[in-house]
Amino acid sequence: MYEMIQFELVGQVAKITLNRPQVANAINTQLGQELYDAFKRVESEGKARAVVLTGMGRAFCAGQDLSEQGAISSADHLANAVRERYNLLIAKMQALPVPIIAAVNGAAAGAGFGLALACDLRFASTDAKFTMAFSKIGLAPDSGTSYFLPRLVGIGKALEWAWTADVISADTAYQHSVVNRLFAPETLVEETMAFAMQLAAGPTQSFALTKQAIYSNFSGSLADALEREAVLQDKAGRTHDFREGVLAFVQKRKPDYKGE
Ligand code: T3D
Repeated sequence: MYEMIQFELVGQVAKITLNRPQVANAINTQLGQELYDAFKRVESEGKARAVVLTGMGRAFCAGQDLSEQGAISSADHLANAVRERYNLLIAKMQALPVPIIAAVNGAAAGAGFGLALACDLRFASTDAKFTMAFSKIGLAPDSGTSYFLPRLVGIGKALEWAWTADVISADTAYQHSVVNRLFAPETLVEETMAFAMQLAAGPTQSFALTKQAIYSNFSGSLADALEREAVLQDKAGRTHDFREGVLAFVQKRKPDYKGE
């Protein structure tokens, strides 16, 4: 069904692999459309209770395919290109009601860094590397990087990384909380899948409401945050998994979450 990505349902985890290793999984129009479709499918089918996003070969994702026909000729009209290719995708990822974990297996550059940042968690191989890349070719940050990066590393570091386009090692990214967990290259995907399986067996609606609360309340007033928490808690309280969680606690047994 897809040519530029692989989509696999492993138990209740959707494993999405960017599959253009010959160009470091750079994003051309087709890859962008397929990736968007894959996230849409996760939501509409409702079979996956967690997603893992990774790259085939040595790289995670090199960002915009700079050799794609029209990349320069359409340069006077980048706003629409960015809106159509990246904004829809990044917004879809953030709104997805299941956890998305990036297994960053290699270089994540430009919009590829953006893809990793738009995942809820980032697990990385010790030889992963990150670069804002945009300024190196005279562009400004896009694909949500100017939103997510300063929230993780602070404004000064985000500006430094964006202006210099330095290549940041996995270890440095880990020290700055860009990466949640580091693994040896040969165990990264296996460990990330194992973690995603754990999340997929959890109270999925509670996780979805948690994701909504954390992202929505990151900025804004305390009053708004408290009210939003009350509304989301009301939804959580109506789920099967809440009742099951409390019963299991009282009965001193492991809860059997259904994601309902
Ligand atoms: O146009 C718009 O819509 C605006 C939106 C822009 C969003 C953006 O993402 S702008 C930023 C674009 N990305 C970059 O500038 C990154 C360019 N690539 C690199 O800096 C490096 O390749 C990496 C750090 C990603 C990886 O380095 P390394 O040494 O591990 O691999 P490599 O040897 O450089 O790359 C492997 C191959 O992939 C190579 O091809 P070859 O020589 O073996 O035939 C290389 O040319 C190709 N490749 C890497 N990045 C891209 C690419 N081909 C097309 N587009 C790329 N972005």
